[in-house]
Amino acid sequence: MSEIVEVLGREVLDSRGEPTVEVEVYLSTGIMGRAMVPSGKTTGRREVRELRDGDPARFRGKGTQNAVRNVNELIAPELIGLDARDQRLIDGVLMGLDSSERRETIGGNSILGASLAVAHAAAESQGIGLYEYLGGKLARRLPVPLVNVINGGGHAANNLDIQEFMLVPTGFASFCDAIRATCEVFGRLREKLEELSASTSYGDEGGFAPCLDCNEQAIELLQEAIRKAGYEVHNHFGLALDVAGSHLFDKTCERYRLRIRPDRDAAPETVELTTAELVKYYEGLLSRFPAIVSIEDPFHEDDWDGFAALTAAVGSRVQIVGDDLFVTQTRYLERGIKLRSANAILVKPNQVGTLSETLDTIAMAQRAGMGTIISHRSGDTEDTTIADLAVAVGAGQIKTGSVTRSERCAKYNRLLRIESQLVDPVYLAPFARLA
Ligand code: 2PG
Ligand code: MG
Repeated sequence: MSEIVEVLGREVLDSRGEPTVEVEVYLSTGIMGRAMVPSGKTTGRREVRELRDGDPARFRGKGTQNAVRNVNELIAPELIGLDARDQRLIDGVLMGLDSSERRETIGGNSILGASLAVAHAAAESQGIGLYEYLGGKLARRLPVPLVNVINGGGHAANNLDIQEFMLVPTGFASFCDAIRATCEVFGRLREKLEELSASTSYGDEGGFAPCLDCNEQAIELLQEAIRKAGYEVHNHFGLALDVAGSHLFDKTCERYRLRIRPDRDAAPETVELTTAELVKYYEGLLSRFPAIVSIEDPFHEDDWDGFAALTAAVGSRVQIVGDDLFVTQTRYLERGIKLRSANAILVKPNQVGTLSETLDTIAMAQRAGMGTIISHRSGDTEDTTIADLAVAVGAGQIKTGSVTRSERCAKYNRLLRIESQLVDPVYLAPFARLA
């Protein structure tokens, strides 16, 4: 019934107009599962590698024809004849095809496309949603979205050095109410930016990408927009940041460079901070803006001590998230758990390569009592696998960009559909335990 009879890769487009890998897995019954692979821009050094052709004559070297060929010629013959429900076995076969450290031979993109397409086909063959196939009948928790409404850093052509300024709709009874209120705040934020004659064009993840005085001004604008929409800062909306610290770190002087307003009434200035000074800066920022509930990658990807110092200082009340630090891989997460480097992990399936490995990382984090945030990439597609994954594992949080642009809305719309299908959905903000 669920025997794989065909595996078909092709090159399609992502949200940045760059090519990516799509895989279709066909079963003997004619049922098909499909997955498309997203692509990061501010990627971690330890992530598995996307295989790109490097041929400057196509897509400026970013073509994925070699990865597609690997799907059709190397992966397909290995998977044909296997049962699509044997996800672990299949992922084991995929892992076995490439023993290189970062999957650079066969490509993390070809492996992930195949792994996820298999899961979609298996769910489809049982006539159930992917969230139920992976999470069982008891999966019912909708994630709180971390909605990136102001884009900066490597995701926008503006002057903000923090990469993501996010709304976290914690004070709502359902996902559907939470996302509606977020859209209302987003509309008010547009009005605020218009009042300032700041740009209302979008960055890579669909948030606004204005030039502002400093990072603090972006945070203030979020708070004003929340109030203008008729909601309370903190009670209805928390705030979250992804600093993407690797991109603020200047290796030559070993300092973090960022544009800040050191005090409430001070003029903005560009500063160069050591790790210890940056810890102090965050502590100050959190006392000035107590609505901040989560800070992702506050330091660069090798600054394990910086992460641990900040987690020790504020981790009992604020979520400190490792993204480039852990790259969704158990070996780095294990180290982070030992060093107490963070109390939450960002989970991106394409940082590790297969669905089984992603699930292992989530399980390890959950066992350690860490927060889990299932995440998109800045280059993404209409694929909605991460929405189902977030519900399946009861992740509690999802990060999938702004409420504009169809590749981002596709995930929110999928969650709206799941919520309406569930008999007893639960929407629970995970931040209460941090209070
Ligand atoms: C991040 C991601 C997604 P990218 O840093 O968390 O927002 O960005 O996909 O470019 O790595
Ligand atoms: Mg990040």
